Amino acid sequence: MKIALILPPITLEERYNKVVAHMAGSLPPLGLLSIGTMLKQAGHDVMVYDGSIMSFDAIMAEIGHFAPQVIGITAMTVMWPKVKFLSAKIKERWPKINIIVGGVHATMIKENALSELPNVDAVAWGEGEYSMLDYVEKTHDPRRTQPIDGIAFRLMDGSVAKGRDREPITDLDALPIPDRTMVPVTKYVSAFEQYKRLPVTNIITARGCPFKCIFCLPSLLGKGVRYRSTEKVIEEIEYLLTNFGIRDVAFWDDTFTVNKKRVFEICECIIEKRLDFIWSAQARADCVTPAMLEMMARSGCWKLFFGVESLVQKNLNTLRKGEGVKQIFEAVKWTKKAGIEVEASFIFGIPGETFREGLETIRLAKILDPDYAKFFFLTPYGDFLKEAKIYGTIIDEDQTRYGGSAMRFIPFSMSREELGELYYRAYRQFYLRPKMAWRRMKKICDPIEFEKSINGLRAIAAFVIEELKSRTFKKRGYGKA
Ligand code: B12
Ligand code: SF4
Repeated sequence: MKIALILPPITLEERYNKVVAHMAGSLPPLGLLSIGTMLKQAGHDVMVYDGSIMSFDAIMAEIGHFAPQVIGITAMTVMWPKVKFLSAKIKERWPKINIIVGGVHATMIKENALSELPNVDAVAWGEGEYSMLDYVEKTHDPRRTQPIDGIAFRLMDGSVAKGRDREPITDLDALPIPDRTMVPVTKYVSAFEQYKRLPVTNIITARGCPFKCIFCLPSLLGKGVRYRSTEKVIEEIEYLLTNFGIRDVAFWDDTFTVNKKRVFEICECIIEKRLDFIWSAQARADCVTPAMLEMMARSGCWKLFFGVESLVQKNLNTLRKGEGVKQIFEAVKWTKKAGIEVEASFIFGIPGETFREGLETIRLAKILDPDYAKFFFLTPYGDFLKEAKIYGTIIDEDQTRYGGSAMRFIPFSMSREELGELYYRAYRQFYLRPKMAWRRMKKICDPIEFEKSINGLRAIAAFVIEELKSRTFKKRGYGKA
């Protein structure tokens, strides 16, 4: 069967906002590649169209050319309106194509998605590899009535057949290595802070996270952490290096450092095999040690991301982050000492957070002094959306309008203007420091760093213009969706 898998076309501006778009980028959609590879191995003819690097017209033209029988669309919440649009256009042109939608947002709302998507035939939740395989193999029979696990689909009489939840995939090694030939893997350029060498690409070595920060949805694809074996991870890295000349790898695991023994194992293998690449990953302050960081640096780790969120202990506790401010400072110090760059992200608008506390986070962020810092407004998704109403005002109930950098929740403890002010101040005070300029200057001879600096300057210029506009209109509530 011919199957097309699509990430809906969405520009970086639509994903984030005008300012962040200058520093943002994209990497291949690993979920779709994993599903696509499973389908290919089962003998199907599969194409992947990634709307982060393809326009709507290009995708439509490819569909016309390939003529798939089934189309699978993926979406995070921010892409949901695009799914509605794309599915309507596809059905209008090719009414016989069967459309199924999966991914993070569909997983949050499950079968209810069908009522929001009149042009879609089925919706899948949770991990999609086995669900999609089942669906494709059974879908040629229009009279099918038997539910399929992890999927809800429309029946001929208009009713819906809803399957049971699928058990999380425990043996991740049983999944094939995502086939990167389905996308132009070396053409991608990721976000500013996600690469140091090109070509760069992404890999996932585990699914899930054991922590329970209230703003996050880590258990969406199944509770607990499931790991791929070190052998399989190394096999995938070697595949990327040999076949595509990849020189930088971004580990997209929720928390790569959660299992220390495994991190040591992977690093040892990289060193032993002399694999020539550098890499970055997401970590937590309570999941790193100096010895581990040294080992990571020796194996090529150039940057770690820490979701710091706040530098006021009370607010970290509210987020159920399970970390201490002291621990964060210590982890960042160790990371820098090991020669690894640090990226940190912060959240404003935490329930109960005051303007003063926000200012304190900014002050301490400058002392913490990561190489890259990102600032966000708290975005309540899923169950936390209901809870959040007790602590503040939800600006817009429609989660699908949540851009990556939009203000959506204002805690009762501060005003909208104060919250907007924190966002502006944070970026301005953090990046417009002589220290940051000096840091960039030192790297300017490297062509990649030079390009990054130019993009950084563009972002600063866009930021200043946005702030001036915002001041002019006295609208300090930054971040239209
Ligand atoms: C890497 C990552 C990113 C990357 C790239 C995201 C991308 N374009 O794919 C970057 C850094 C750019 C990013 C940015 C953001 N992200 Co992000 N990100 C992740 C992360 C850590 C991994 C994604 C991933 O590849 N997972 C692994 C693959 C295998 O899973 P998957 O893609 O979901 O696919 C599986 C299933 O969903 C399903 N499936 C998927 N599609 C389909 C389609 C069909 C037809 C079927 C049947 C099944 C199916 O099957 C797949 C295989 O099992 C997730 C957390 C997570 N663990 O998923 C958060 C996550 C997806 N991000 C999240 C958020 C909030 C954001 C931001 C909005 C944050 C911000 N404030 O800026 C931005 C905005 C992104 C944007 N506007 O596009 C949320 C999503 C919330 C939501 N409801 O949408 C998550 C869940 C993290 C969280 N906080 O809880 N993110
Ligand atoms: S540690 Fe990170 S991935 Fe895990 S729940 Fe918290 S924010 Fe989510």
